[in-house]
Amino acid sequence: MKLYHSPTSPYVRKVMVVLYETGQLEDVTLEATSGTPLAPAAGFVAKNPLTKVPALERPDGCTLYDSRVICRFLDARAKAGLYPQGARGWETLTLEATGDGITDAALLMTYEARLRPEGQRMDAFVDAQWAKIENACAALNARWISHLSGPLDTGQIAVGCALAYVDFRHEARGWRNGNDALAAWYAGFAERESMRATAPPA
Ligand SMILES: N[C@@H](CCC(=O)N[C@@H](CS)C(=O)NCC(=O)O)C(=O)O
Repeated sequence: MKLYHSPTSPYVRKVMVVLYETGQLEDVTLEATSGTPLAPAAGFVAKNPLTKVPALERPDGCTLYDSRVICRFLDARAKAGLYPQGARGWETLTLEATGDGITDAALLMTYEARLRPEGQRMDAFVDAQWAKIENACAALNARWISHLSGPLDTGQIAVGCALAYVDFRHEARGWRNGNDALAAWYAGFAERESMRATAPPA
């Protein structure tokens, strides 16, 4: 299989962590694919019409895209149990959506700063995205530590990759303030071999 990859993408990182954690790394080759909404990678539209990484090309089926779809496919392929059944399964999906929502908001902040010309940038929009991140971190800190501390699942992986991305691009805003339990959980999660091996280049 071929994974359309970028070393700084938090969504790609989710997939890479799942590959590490499920022992499937050797089943994929990485295809460097760098693009932005304003300058998509050449030819990539034929693989993913949305021109977003990650995408996973398979020899025996359609090219999969969106990190959630790819993670789910890889989990099923390895029978790894990263999407538990029953009540914990619904929690896991909600946690995964929360992590991805943090990443979505943080990426919009990044794009606003990097892609929009100075003078057209909108501080209120950036602050509104940050408010989503603050609210999500507060909710994770107050209500999700028990789940986060349980057996590994894709909810934890999404949150771990999201917080890492917030550190990578927006560390100065201080998501840890008032979120001691979440900060302590993340410090431990970031030490996993799969997380260390997939850190973006400095
Ligand atoms: N929901 C998608 C989001 C993927 C995404 O936005 N990837 C970014 C890189 S971090 C991208 O390729 N952006 C290019 C674009 O938006 O055109 C997922 O989970 O895979």
